[in-house]
Amino acid sequence: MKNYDVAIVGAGFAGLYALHKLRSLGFSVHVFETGDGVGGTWYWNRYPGARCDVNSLEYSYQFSAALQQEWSWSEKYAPQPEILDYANHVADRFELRKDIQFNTRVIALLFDAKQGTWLGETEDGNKFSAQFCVMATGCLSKENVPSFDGLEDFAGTVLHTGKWPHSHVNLQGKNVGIIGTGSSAIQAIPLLAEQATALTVFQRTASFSIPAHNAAMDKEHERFIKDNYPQFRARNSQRYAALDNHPSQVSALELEVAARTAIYEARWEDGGLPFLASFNDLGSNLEANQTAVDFVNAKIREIVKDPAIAERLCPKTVLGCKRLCVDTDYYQTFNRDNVTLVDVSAAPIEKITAQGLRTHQKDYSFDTLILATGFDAMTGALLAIDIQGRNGVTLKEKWQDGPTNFLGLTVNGFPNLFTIAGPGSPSVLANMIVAIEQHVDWVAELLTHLAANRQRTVEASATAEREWVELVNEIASHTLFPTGCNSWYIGANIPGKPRIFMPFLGYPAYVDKCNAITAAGYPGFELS
Ligand code: FAD
Ligand code: N01
Repeated sequence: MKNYDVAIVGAGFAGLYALHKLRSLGFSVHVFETGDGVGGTWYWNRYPGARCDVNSLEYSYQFSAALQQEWSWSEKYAPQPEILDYANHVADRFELRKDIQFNTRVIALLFDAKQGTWLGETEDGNKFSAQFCVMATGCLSKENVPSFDGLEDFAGTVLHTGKWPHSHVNLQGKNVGIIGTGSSAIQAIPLLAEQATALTVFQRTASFSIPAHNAAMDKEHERFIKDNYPQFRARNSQRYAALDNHPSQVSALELEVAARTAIYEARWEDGGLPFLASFNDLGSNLEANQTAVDFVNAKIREIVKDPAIAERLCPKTVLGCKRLCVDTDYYQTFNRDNVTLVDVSAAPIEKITAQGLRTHQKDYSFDTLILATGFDAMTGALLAIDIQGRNGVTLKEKWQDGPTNFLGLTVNGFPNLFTIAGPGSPSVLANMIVAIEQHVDWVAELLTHLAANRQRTVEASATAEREWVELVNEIASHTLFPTGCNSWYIGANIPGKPRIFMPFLGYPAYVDKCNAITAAGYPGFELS
């Protein structure tokens, strides 16, 4: 049986950086990856239009100044193939592949308390052991396929945006149905509509989307950022979501309507996620939030020609409570003759039929069905592995009422196991590459500390864990996130999943807490 200091599960941006960092500190490290290549999200999500919605100059690693200087992004928001190229470039440049085992799914991890090590098993029946496990399994990697009646009877092709085929999918001349109108669908729909003969969009909840205004990379801007990368990164890391989002210090309710609208108008013109930072209380004050809702809905009514369709596209929820979407011509697409919008909240999907789909009202037919139905987010990929900690307790049992942990990184009863960008950390509410690097660096420092002090195990205490969960909930309770909508942040997209707001809100405050714990010699952890 192979033994490693550190086993990493997943070769997305988290696994790649963890491998590089821990190996460079002298640990023996091995990565297991289900796919046959690196890149995680960007390896799996190959649907038309897939791209980042964090500016490319920010949605990239900062651990290597040379890498930052040598890589060039072609667009403001890089498309999926280019981000995948980047992940491959990183893997080659830092010689990572030799320690990555592809086509290998980890199915079980068992903590051996006597030895203080983890025993792992892969789908092909092989076993390994490792002193530490770094779970880099991804927050948005376990696709959600709703249990529609009759799905297996569909005579045509079924595709999921999160597991898109690697070969070209030709939709020319096809009659396509798509279920879902979240970020993935909103990116895909304009391009699907251009290719397909007919496109029927099944919408359960309308989403807010802000135009990307994507463009070729402004070379002067790129030069400026590259000349000032450390300062640019340092400034962004002090911001709420670790993003260059120009946060406003003003309440939406402080301004007269005209002045407020002018600010929304400017943010809409700039495009993208910074729209959420137009005012400082959109995430916490319902009345303030309603001003943003009204602005975006007015835009939708302006763009979409048919008033009935426009009304269907206007979200009725809190803006930003579900993840804000960013698009190129999403609302405009509903002006096309070959696109139909079906509201499946009023008349839910009853079943998938051989020819298409039946709602409570009507039958629809198509030959290709696209599920843009998202992910079992944040906990799905972790709980898909049979992880058994101390005394035979499984993570599934431990998290049956929702995830509990300390710092979003470590779980009481599961020593030496780290969840990168786990629930209870800023994770999906931050620029994720920044959040990932911060987590990996923190773990690396802890493992170095253990080695220097001849200690073998580290475990979050039950008290630290309880207090952390209380803190995460307390912070969230001052915002509109937990109650403002049915989001995947609270597990509401998966039937039966416990409803708990999972991320830690506030990137810089979170980092300060992690750093304070390191500086104080790891209070809240038992080192032995
Ligand atoms: P992933 O990239 O999800 O990688 C996890 C890897 O673990 C996968 O390759 C998976 O195959 C592997 N794995 C899982 N379980 C096992 C197992 N049991 N055994 C072996 N291997 C396993 N974030 C942003 O900040 N900005 C963006 O613009 C942005 N855009 C996104 C667009 C899309 C379409 C999606 C889906 C997500 C986006 N995200 C974005 C979030 C994105 O997931 C993260 O930015 C980041 O790529 C996550 O990296 P990761 O390594 O943590 O996880
Ligand atoms: O998934 P989603 P996604 N019947 O969960 C619908 C990141 N990302 O893949 O809202 C009918 O957002 C569901 O309806 P409802 C980003 O973090 C980023 O689009 O539950 N409909 C919803 O409309 C994002 O948030 C980018 O009522 C059903 C849709 O499916 C996350 O990944 C691009 C249904 C799922 O939307 C997930 O995005 C892509 C059912 N039974 C992804 N079940 C960028 O732009 C689900 N739906 C960077």
